Amino acid sequence: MLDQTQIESFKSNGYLALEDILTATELDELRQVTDEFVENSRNVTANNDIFDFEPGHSATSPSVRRLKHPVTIHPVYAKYAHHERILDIVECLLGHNFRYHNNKLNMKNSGDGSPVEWHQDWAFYPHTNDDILEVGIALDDMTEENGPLMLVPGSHQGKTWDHHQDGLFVGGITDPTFKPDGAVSVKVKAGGITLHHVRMLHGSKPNRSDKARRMLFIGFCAADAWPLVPSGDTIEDLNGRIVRGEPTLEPRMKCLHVRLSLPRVEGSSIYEQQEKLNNALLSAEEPDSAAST
Ligand SMILES: O=C(O)CCC(=O)C(=O)O
Repeated sequence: MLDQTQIESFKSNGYLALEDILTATELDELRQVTDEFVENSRNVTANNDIFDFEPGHSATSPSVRRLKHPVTIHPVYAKYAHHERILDIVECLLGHNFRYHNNKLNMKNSGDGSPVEWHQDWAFYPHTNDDILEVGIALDDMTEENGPLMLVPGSHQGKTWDHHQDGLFVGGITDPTFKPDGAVSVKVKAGGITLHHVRMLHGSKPNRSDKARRMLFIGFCAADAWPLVPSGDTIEDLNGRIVRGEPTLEPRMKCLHVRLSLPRVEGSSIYEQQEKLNNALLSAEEPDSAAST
């Protein structure tokens, strides 16, 4: 549960960081399953439906940068789309009726974990309203050194930035005038969680430290927020992901700026899409050049 101060803080700043949400047993289990996936990736040479690899990945030195749909590939990850403590927190922010949607496990491996360039999730999946947020579950301590999540407090109330370049959606902000003024990095210990609003400006630097930074991200959206970009989901898929309350056939509309994330550059993950981005601001940055929180 959240108290009123935390709820107000999320409304005005667009994010929260909460410590000690998982038990030590839950954390161990998550880490163990994740290690098993990395071990099994030795037999896989190229990105597929499960893995997205760092450029240097090999059988002798496996380097996974993302598990693409953890909730559907292993029951241990699936538990976190239904985790009562997390759902209680999400309910304080989205109301009684909501479903989970996208999910991924981003592993920023020690030494050279890939950056994620500045973007807004809203640019990827606009809906009929923006009661949508992303929960990030920390498998490792997220510190200033290992490529923490960075975001611009309050930016969820601002504009939707252009993520298109040469007519294609490239998954990052392309406007050369964009500056992440006021950016902060979010630090949370392993077992803690972050929450950020769907219109929040965010990204993260490479991990050049010797400590991994793995985060399991699960998105949740109000049951009456309906996707505007076709995803291939059927009504049964959408309703099957309702984790609190009831489905509805009556979308709630909010007047917000939307630019559809179409057509897209080739590549099914944000890393692949952002490889084409000319306006890459975070790739070259050193770890400690933002204020922290
Ligand atoms: O892993 C990160 O630091 C950022 C995650 C993110 O924003 C994304 O994958 O869309």
